[in-house]
Amino acid sequence: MEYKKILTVQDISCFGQCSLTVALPILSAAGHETCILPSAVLSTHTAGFSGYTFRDLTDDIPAITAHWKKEGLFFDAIYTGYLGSTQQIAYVKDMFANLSAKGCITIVDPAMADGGKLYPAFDQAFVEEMKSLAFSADIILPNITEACFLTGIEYKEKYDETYITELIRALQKAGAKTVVLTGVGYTDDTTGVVVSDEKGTQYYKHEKISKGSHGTGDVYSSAFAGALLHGFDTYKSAVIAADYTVACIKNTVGDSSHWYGVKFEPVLPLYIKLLGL
Ligand code: PXL
Repeated sequence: MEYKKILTVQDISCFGQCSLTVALPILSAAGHETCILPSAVLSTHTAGFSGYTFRDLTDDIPAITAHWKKEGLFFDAIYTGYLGSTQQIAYVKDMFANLSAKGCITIVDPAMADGGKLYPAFDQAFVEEMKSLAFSADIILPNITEACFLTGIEYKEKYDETYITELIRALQKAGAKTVVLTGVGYTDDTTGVVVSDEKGTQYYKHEKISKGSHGTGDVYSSAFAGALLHGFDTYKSAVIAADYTVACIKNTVGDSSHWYGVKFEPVLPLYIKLLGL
């Protein structure tokens, strides 16, 4: 197996099973050398906790990336998640341009919104900057809310296939290359993922266990990036990530004290098996 080097840029939420505390173990389990650039350090994530601390690391980024450039460090993939500020998005664009190894795949999870709303830390200026990053990436993994913010299309809780097609077309018209649209369900007990690129559009439908588990977007994107870098095509990577995420939710759903994230760690052996490792 080829040993790939991936850089992931997202926050450290010290408690809460999301962003880097999820991405690092999942990408490592997939067998990749996983390099991190923390965008911010928070005591907890921002979805459901109040009074969290937030240390913005924006000002540290230029020196870190300058050092990497000086050392000649390049990455086979760069995968971004929750970013701490609008300025950071510009820095990530610079990383895409200057820290990519030959054939580098850029993956952007525009982690900024869910359930029709932006996360508390973000505003329209952040959305505008995120558009330019997302539309320059090889692959984006928005949920429906994020796709709406990226396109200006109105968010709908109830929708049909025509609406989803319209969202994907609008993303592609704006410049998106491969779109992996998550959380798309047409019935009450199913959800799924739509994968669309220049070759066509495919839908993977799966069980919906409960509504709105925190951190599952990060589990999904990390598992997707891990599978893709392992050599699976986009659709198969989307399927592996979905099957793993569903198993993580199933492993958590009976425990009401564990509302803030999913117990993804005990299910890593399944992910490794799905990857055929
Ligand atoms: O899971 C996305 C995420 C990542 N990081 C932080 C968050 C959230 C979602 O709310 O608050 C800090």
